Amino acid sequence: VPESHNTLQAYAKDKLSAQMVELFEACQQQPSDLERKEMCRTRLQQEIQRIFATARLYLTGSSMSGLGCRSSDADLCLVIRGNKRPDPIRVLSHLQKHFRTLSYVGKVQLIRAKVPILRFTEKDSDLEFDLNINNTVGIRNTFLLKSYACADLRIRPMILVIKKWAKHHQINDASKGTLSSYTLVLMVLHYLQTLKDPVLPSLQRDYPEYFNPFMDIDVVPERSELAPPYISRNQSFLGELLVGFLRYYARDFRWDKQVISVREARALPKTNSQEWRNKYICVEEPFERNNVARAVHEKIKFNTIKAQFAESFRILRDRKDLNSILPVQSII
Ligand code: 3AT
Ligand code: MG
Repeated sequence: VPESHNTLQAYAKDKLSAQMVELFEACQQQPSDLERKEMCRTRLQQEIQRIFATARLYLTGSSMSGLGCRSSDADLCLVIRGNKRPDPIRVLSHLQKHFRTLSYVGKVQLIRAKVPILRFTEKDSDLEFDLNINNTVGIRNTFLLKSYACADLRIRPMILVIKKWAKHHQINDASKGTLSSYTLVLMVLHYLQTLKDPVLPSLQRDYPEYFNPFMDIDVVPERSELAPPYISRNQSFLGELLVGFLRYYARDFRWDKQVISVREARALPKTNSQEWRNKYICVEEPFERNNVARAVHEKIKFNTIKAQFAESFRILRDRKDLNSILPVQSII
């Protein structure tokens, strides 16, 4: 990396980019936020080990990947080993009863989704937790996302701004048929991987031993041993990348013919397989290779999403002011 490009300011010499950095710096998760989540994880793990002696609790999602904001929830994965797979609903109902007896746990709710979760709050902080059972792919992909977040200084502000933008326009809620945060993150990484001068490589291709999908979950690195930063020829400012991202999904990406693959750092042709057939949006999970965007199953929601890319692209291209697509002051 050229000496001049080792700070974010180097990528923020225009107004739009500076606004992105300002929003990022105001909203990004603080070390104290992570410490609080980590403390709660430790306390809960001890509690759970009274019932499941060998269980381990992992913090996953944006809290761990570095792609979270102060208001992000904490995702937890409870790993219970043994020769017979436990039924997640049974384990979660058991935990639900137990958690209701704990003075520091607020509202507890069991959500029977495809991956069932226990959603609860910590009373003092109002922090929200989503706990799943043995969905270990989340531990693997959190490490992958964390490695991408560290590969280039521009990744974290790009993703934070795009999550805020999507939330503001109500296209960031998988439970309502739009995009999950995880899907959005993969869409941003895909855009950055497929530029003429890519900002990111495929880390799974370049470091297969780090991201081996069969690696024992205990040894998936949690903090250290990240892939080294990627040295890109692309030195675009943040604003340019944001406009480019919107343009890519408004104009260039072929939703009906292409599958987003961060694993291969390219768009794959959409095949007729069960996974992709009749799906409006196809985004490959980097380890399991299924569709993370399957929540978008209504045409009307799909059209809303595409229309939002198109509208925000046109506005931002002409005005180059973040406030024109996102009311920055009311979010900070
Ligand atoms: P927020 O900051 O909470 O909005 P996030 O990055 O934590 O965003 P999600 O809450 O959507 O993202 O998901 C939490 C983690 O769960 C991210 C990823 O490790 C895992 N995950 C989510 N959806 C899937 C999926 N379809 N397949 C595999 N892992 C997933
Ligand atoms: Mg989350």
